[in-house]
Amino acid sequence: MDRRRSVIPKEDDVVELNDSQMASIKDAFRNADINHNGHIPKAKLADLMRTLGHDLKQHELRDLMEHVDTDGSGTIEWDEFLPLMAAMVKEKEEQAFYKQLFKMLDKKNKGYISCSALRDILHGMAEQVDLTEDEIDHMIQETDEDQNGEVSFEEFYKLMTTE
Ligand SMILES: [Ca+2]
Ligand SMILES: [Ca+2]
Repeated sequence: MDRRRSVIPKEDDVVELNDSQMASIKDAFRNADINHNGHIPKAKLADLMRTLGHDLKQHELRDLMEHVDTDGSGTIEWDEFLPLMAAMVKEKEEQAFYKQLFKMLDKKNKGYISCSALRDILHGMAEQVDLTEDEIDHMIQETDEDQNGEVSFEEFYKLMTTE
């Protein structure tokens, strides 16, 4: 299983934007389109992402550069920009949601959940989602990537969002 999350946008991400999200994406595009010719140079993308609070890792940025310019024009047009931003906005929302959830599970505010607590949680879910004991074991093993017996937020987030 590829555990690395893709930054490549999916079509249906766009539909879920609300008005203010849409407006801020439009603003971002207008601001980045410095020559007012309807597109953004690829080189501006990293800056733009940072401005919007998405500090992408080098490999993510490379990934993004390769895929965002779908028509191969060397620049980023609105049609290419919108789905990308929509995906980013959605990811931020998702992250905020899971952060809340993580906080609730991390009752003593230690910054991690123990694997045994995670086991309890999965056990609680097991009937609804049809998990066997083996599957639970496997999930915990996969989740605790660094095998330290604790589940960090990053590990938890991956568990929740990896399909
Ligand atoms: Ca293009
Ligand atoms: Ca861990």
